[in-house]
Amino acid sequence: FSLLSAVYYSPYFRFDPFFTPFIPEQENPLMNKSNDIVSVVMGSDSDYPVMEEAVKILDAFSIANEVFLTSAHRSPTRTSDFARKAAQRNVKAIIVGAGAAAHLAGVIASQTPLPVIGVPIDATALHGLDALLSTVQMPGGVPVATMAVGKAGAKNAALLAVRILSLNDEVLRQRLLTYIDTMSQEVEKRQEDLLQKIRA
Ligand code: RP5
Repeated sequence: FSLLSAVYYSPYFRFDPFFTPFIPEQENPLMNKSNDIVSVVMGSDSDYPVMEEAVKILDAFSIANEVFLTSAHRSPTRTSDFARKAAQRNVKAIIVGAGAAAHLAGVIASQTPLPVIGVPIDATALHGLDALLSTVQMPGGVPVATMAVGKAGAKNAALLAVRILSLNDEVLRQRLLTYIDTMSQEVEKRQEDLLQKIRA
């Protein structure tokens, strides 16, 4: 994870202006017009293989994003600094992946007004059930939008962030609609492929 270690202390922004599987290149501006940032935070570099799924989606939608490593338990001051300063850096949503006693998303949500999206990670003998319950069972007043355990959760966390940002960004909204439409077409294609396989 050399890339990840390179961004430990200063957030690294990736822009992917020339590639998107969802819309033709000529309709793809340099990035989402408002320059909003989505943070992808995780409790350990061991979480990155899962959280990479969120980064891939954000890149595909050309959303400015940053990867930030911090731990609610091992680096509480660093976690607080990040959470308290995020809104003033133009971060618009924070995706947080953590395993085990996964308090990171809740601790961050308690120190920012931004939407926080939690991704429980399978990192222990309890296979993510520990992280799921730790992330989802927030006390009233401090919401964490909790996704599925693992890679699907990380992917959906990014798609939820896209949905939030698209409320104020028409270009992004169109990309999202195209993405949704492409998924639907893929199901139809799989139906045809399946029938051909069955009849062969
Ligand atoms: C959590 O503990 C992290 O989010 C990670 O999922 C888990 C194990 O961390 P490492 O021991 O691999 O650093 O805080």
